[in-house]
Amino acid sequence: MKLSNENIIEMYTKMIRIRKFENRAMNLFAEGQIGGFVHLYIGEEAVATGVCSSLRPDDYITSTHRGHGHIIAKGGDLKYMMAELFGKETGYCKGKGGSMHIADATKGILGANGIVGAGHNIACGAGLAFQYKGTDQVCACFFGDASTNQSTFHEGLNLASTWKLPVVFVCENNGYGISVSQARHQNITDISQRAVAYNIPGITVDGNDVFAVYEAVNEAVARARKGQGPTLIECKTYRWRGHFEGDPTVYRPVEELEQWKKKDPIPRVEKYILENNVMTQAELDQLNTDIDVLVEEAVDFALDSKMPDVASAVEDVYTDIVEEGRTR
Ligand SMILES: Cc1ncc(C[n+]2csc(CCOP(=O)(O)OP(=O)(O)O)c2C)c(N)n1
Ligand SMILES: [Mg+2]
Repeated sequence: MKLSNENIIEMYTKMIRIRKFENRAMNLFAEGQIGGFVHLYIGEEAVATGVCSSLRPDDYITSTHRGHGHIIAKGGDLKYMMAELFGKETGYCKGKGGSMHIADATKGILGANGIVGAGHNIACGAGLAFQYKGTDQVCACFFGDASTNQSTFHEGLNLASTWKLPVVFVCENNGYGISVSQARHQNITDISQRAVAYNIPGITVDGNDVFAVYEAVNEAVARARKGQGPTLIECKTYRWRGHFEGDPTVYRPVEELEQWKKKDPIPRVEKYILENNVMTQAELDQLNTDIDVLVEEAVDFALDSKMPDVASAVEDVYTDIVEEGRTR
């Protein structure tokens, strides 16, 4: 599959946006400037990037508790994201949601989610809406390896396959559900095998190879747009940080992390870019500097923003929107 230089630069930009945003969030959390829980995506950037680069702006995604990468890759604004992490009123959820509840309906981002496995059926709902309206939009559903043991995974895949919903199920197999390794939480190694039970295509790809993810998702998206139903794509990857910031990660050997760091998805793309003259080293450096500036602007925006008023805690709890023909 031939990607244009523009496509490749866009993918690389997304990946370093995610990495730099998260490195900054990691330090801010360590300094005590960000509260709550922060689950970092560092090391997994090729998955969100490969998936979202296959989508159109009017397509949707559902995300997880580890959602920064998905949201950035789908076009989320770093300023509003950072402000939300800080709990400021300018954040995506007016500072009331934090890292795990960032959503942007204008960009088809149906939301990060603290409930493991919640995305599968939300994605089916989006897919059903597209089918009902007769559009050719699709919804990509991100979820982790451990969530494939939840009933929602099976319900979602069953429904999507039976109704041929335009959903692409993207499993981010990072080998762990919190401290429990995949070998201890399920009796399979390739989660794509589970597609057989729903008679849909299932494929496993190297989740640290952005081009491999892109290619697999592109094909799945094309099927979904044509009304041929869902696909399950398993992306094998690894999270570099603990399950959450502050997790001492005593459950995994240091050597395992070191091995995966050698498969860092970002230098792989840089190598491709330089070897194929997509950009010069100077252009790569400039792009990195530009993103550093963007991230610092996001931090400044968050720091300069106000904390929400206490009274706002009870705002936006109920909706005023009453759909035609329905009562409140
Ligand atoms: C319904 C539900 N059960 C349990 C939890 C607690 N919990 C939070 S993250 C997590 C593990 C998720 O692992 P995985 O799906 O592999 O995603 P990863 O964190 O590896 O990205 C669990 C069990 C939860 N948030 N929601
Ligand atoms: Mg996992």
